[in-house]
Amino acid sequence: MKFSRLLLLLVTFLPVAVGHAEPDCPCECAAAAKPAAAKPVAAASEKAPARHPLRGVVVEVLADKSALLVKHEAIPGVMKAMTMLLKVDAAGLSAVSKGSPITGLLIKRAEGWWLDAVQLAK
Ligand SMILES: [Cu+2]
Repeated sequence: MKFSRLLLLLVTFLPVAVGHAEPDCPCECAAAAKPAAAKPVAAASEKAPARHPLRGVVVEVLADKSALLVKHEAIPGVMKAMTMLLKVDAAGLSAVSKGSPITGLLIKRAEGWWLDAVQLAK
């Protein structure tokens, strides 16, 4: 009896735990996970995309891709700490260099993750 209750608990909470272990993110770590954004997407796409404050360090500047490889801190409710590629505009690209501590606003667009308002962190 006790064992079956334990099993029931596991079956009930395991999918939740697994689902939160890999938030919706484009990195290799979550490439296998199916896009977990099937529910509020319709509502979210009607308004401006959410902008999540991000803090991190530039690992590499990829000017040819208009992107930065950024090692960022965890963004609660969005993604765990990781190193990932973020698209930036020309201003963002020229504002930083390899090794720069930065802040910015993480935005999910149709074409991928963007970092807006890129600044050198104080
Ligand atoms: Cu990330």
